[in-house]
Amino acid sequence: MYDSHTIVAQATPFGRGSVSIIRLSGEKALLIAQSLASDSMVLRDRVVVLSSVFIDSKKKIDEALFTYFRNPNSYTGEDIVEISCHGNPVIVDSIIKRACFLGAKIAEPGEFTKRAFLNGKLDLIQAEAVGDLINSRSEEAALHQNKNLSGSVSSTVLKIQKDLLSILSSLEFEFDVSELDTHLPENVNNYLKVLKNSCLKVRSILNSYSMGLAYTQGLRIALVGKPNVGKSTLMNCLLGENRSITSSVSGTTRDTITSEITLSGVPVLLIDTAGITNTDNPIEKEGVLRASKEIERADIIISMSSPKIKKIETKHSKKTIHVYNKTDSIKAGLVKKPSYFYISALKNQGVDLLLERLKLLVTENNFSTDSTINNLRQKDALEKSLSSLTSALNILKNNKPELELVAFEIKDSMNFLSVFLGKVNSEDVLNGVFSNFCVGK
Ligand SMILES: Nc1nc2c(ncn2[C@@H]2O[C@H](COP(=O)(O)OP(=O)(O)OP(=O)(O)O)[C@@H](O)[C@H]2O)c(=O)[nH]1
Ligand SMILES: [Mg+2]
Repeated sequence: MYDSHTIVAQATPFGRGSVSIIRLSGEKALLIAQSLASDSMVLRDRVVVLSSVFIDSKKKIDEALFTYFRNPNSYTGEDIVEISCHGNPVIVDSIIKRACFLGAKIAEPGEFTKRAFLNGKLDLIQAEAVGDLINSRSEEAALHQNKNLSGSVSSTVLKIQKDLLSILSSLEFEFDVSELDTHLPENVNNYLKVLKNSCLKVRSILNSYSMGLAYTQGLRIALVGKPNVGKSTLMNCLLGENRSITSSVSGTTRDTITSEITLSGVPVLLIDTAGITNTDNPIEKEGVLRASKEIERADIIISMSSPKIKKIETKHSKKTIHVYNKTDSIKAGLVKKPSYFYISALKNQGVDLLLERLKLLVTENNFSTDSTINNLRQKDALEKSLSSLTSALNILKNNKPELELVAFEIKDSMNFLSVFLGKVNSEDVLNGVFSNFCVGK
């Protein structure tokens, strides 16, 4: 599982810039860096050294800064040398090629972080948070990932494991003495308390999943309704820019039009759709089909109506906000339904209230805990752990609980918590996690 090759990759994004960083990690990192640089260069742990860089014994391609991180005090836990050269893909490629000639291997996506994990520098949750931190699209999302990176969720889970271990050892002790006596009732009460508490904690981390997902993947909000109801006008109003074409001609929007905004720190994709209607026009028909698909994909739907245009009737179970538009065109006598938002997208009236509601809705499943999760692997492991915990709890609630069975379920639950923390030996699981990373991380 552990590939001991020295690896190399560009750690900064591809392209031109003032600086690019090339990272070498492994046993030969120091040797290769030395061969790339001037003979006089002396690398010391965490000391930055300026040196020429050669891609052949005589060909000097750049002047670069070399920084050495001696193992185990480096990101990967191995010897690392970072070379900060000028940000030109030609220079970067030449140095990487030369490093490969000198014995390095191009790193796989996420291989640096995988090595950090395998060397015990990070647990799997923290490793996953590294990838998510890099991909964060809002300040809140970055703050949230940073909590995971600093081990917040891992320490909560470790605490649960510790509590479970304490009742497991107590149970095992009871098996040893069980010939003498049946279990002590006060112990059962204590077990029940710990199990209930652990269930609560696991459930609360599980509850953070949808919010964690919203932060990492974003939410989709679709504006839907019949033609001419004012979807595109509202889209432009929410964005504060003229993104969608609007007109009094019915069927103006044909394709779906998207734009990303951030609401309460959650990246949100606003989607303007074609008006839903019965039509023979093949282009409009395709637009209607796309609009229906957007309803299926959306997390939140803004369903619009106006004085002369009724809302559409579609069956779905999505969170829906009903918006009644064009209130400016009504003289008087509008009977308002309490659950509706009454706006004029054209005159920007009432849209601020709608925006407030949207902000609340996107953070509805707000974190109830510092420990949050955002990927399916983590969710799956916690769900299985919770299921065993619940079984243990149910067995223990019986009049004459079979303590061996309780212990079995607790062990199972603890195993899944270990899987959650990444204490797994499966290459498939690890590859699944790290293959989503960029090369160089
Ligand atoms: N008076 C008034 N007119 C509005 C309002 N919102 C939109 N309109 C007008 O209604 C017409 C249709 O607006 P659009 O935003 O293009 O409507 P749409 O729902 O996107 O229509 P399609 O793309 O054809 O499905 C335009 O002439 C808009 O100026 C409003 O709040 N008040
Ligand atoms: Mg439109």
